[in-house]
Order: sequence, then C-alpha cells, then structure tokens
Amino acid sequence: MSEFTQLETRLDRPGLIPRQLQPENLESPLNTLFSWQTPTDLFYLRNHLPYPTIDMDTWNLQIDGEVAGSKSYSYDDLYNMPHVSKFVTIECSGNKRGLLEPPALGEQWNIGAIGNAKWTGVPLSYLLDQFEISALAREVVFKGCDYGSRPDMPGQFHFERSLPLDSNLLDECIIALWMNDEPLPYKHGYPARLIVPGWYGMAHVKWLNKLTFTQDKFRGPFQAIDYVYIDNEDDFSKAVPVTEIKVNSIITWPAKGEVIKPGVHTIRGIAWAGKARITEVEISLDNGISWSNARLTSPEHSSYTWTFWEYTWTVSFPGHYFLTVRAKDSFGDVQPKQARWNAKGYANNSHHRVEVTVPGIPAPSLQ
Ligand SMILES: Nc1nc2c(c(=O)[nH]1)N[C@H]1C(S)=C(S)[C@@H](COP(=O)(O)O)O[C@H]1N2
Ligand SMILES: [Mo]
Repeated sequence: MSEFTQLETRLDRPGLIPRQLQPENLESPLNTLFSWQTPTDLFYLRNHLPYPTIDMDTWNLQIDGEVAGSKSYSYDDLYNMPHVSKFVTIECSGNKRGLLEPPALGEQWNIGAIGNAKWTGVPLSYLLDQFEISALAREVVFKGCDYGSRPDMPGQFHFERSLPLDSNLLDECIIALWMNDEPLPYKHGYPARLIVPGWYGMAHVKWLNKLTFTQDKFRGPFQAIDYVYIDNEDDFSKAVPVTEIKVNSIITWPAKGEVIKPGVHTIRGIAWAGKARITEVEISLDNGISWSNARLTSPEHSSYTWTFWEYTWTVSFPGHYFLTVRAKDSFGDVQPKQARWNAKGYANNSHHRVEVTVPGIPAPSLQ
C-alpha cells in the first residue's frame, strides 16, 4: 500500500484520540460529533483501572446488604427480564478540562469526552422491586469488576459508586446489556453497566457485579476523593459531589484555527443539559458582544440527549473572528461565560469559543 493510500484510509476512518494508554483513556475525534447517535467504535473510553477479566461461566450480578435475602442473577436471568431502551448522552465530568485556564489536574480532554448512544437493558426499578429493602437503607452501592491501585493511597480498590435511594433517579436508571442495538462491548462494560440518565459519566458503572444496600454514606475513593468539586487540591472540608450534567454547548464546525473563505457558511454544534431540555442556543460572532439565535436541528429533542444546532453565517470581510456559543435549558439554567474553576477541573461549561481566519488574499494552493 502506498504511503498516500494509507494516509487516505486513516482520514477516511478516524480513530479515537489517546489521552492516556494505561489505563486506556481515549477521546472521540471531532468528526464523530457530527453523528447524533455516536457510532459505538468511536464512543470515548474512560477507565481508571486496568481492564478486568470477566469469566462468563461464573459472572453474576449479586444484590445484598440491607435487604431481606440476598440474591444473584446470571446473564441469562437479566436477558430474560423486561427491557427498556433509552437514548442517553454520557459526558465525562472531565470533558473540556483541557480548555481550563489555569490548567487543572487530570486527563487533558478537549471537547470529545462525550457521546450519545441507545442503551437497552433491565429497568433498575424492576430489579429493586424484587426485594424487600430495609427502611434503614439510604444508598445503593454499585460495584465494578475492575480493581487496582491508586497513586494517592495504599491498597487495591474496585471502581464503586453509590446513588441515594430517596429520589426518583433510580426509576430512570437502566442495567444496560446492549449499546446501539448490539451486545454491550467489553470496553464499555460488558456484560452489564449502569446507566444514570442526566448524570456525569462517573455514575455509569461498567462491568457491574454487585449492588449493595447500605445505611452509611458510601465513602470509597471514586466517590469521596475523586468526583468532588474542591477549590484546593488538599482541602476536602467543603467538597461538593459531582452529580448532574450542567448546561453546556460546543461548536463542532468550524474547528479552532480554521481558515475559511468569505461566503455563506453553516456553523454547527451541540448543546446538552442532562435531564433538562435545551431551549435556546445563541451564537456570537464578535467575541460575546452581540448574540443571535441558532436553529435546533436534532432528529429527537428530549431529556437526557444532546441537541444539534446550526447557524447560517454570511461572512463578507477578511479578518479574525471569534465565534462563541452559549445555551439555555428548560430548568432556566444558562451556560456561564466562565465556569467556576475547581482543582480537579470538573464540569467545565464555560462558553465555547473558536477563532477562525478569513484571509484577505487567496491562500496559496497546496500542491
Ligand atoms: N467500572 C468502571 N466504571 C466506570 C469507569 C471505570 O473506570 N470503571 N469510569 C467511569 C467514567 S469516569 C466515565 S466518564 C464513564 C465512561 O464510559 P465509557 O468508557 O463507556 O465511555 O464510565 C464510568 N464507569
Ligand atoms: Mo468520567
């Protein structure tokens, strides 16, 4: 194969962008963000620990803790239960961390630690209804099969997270066995993962094998040390947990630094807001001084999924332009110009801005 053909093949079929190789953390490339439903093989991957080994002869989903009679379910048991499907956008809370000023600790994600997929599986409430849960239980802890060490403390830890029992949230959750109508891929949590619509990615525990009802507030490191908003790296006294996705938007075309011709262009992008629906997306062509409405163009426009938008831009004059986007949601939340900075760099929903150049003289042709 000639060098040229290889290059063409690569451009034709982009791959995920590595941010860290061990454990594997890969970002979706920009052009993936043009599909409302993210193709499974281009959906970003976020892992804290080495991939687990799953033995399907012994794997099961155990349910125990503050409950009358613990039980475990095989894959076949879950397969034969009633199923629901939901489109849910999952965003890593570290998405857009790489755009923060000053920089914050963690993977320097650009704008592609996000994807929208169809998740199918057992409604969590169906499973919970099989149990007599003790009145003392306050939380349910979801445990992943993956485990390993952490740089900040001795010992081995599983990826585990809890959710409160006293909310309607659990009624929305799914124990997903399928992603985009195919069995859940191994790297996305096969055989079963939790889907928590409207919450940032860390809540959607992959490779599930246990649910435990507890009285105490769960304090595992992926709950109490990671995924909290703190101002200062070593002060957890005012830590606030990261939970629901905040209203946010990005420009997906043109890309940062692009050189474009004078004429009529369609600026494109995405907006999302967790449980709330996007009600308005505005564009500024003058670095945030004046704003105009963009058109919302998604095939579906519902809670829990992102919304596509576009804006027709007629540009007549050469120059440097700052294009900025901001969104509003049905809960009345407005995307802030500048998100509140936090030491771990979570939930950056600052206005997204890209600078583009419209050259005054023809750009030299590339031979
Ligand atoms: N078991 C397990 N579940 C996990 C994680 C993990 O490291 N281990 N990472 C979480 C985080 S932070 C995110 S953003 C999402 C990413 O899901 P994906 O890799 O399928 O895109 O999975 C979540 N669930
Ligand atoms: Mo994440």
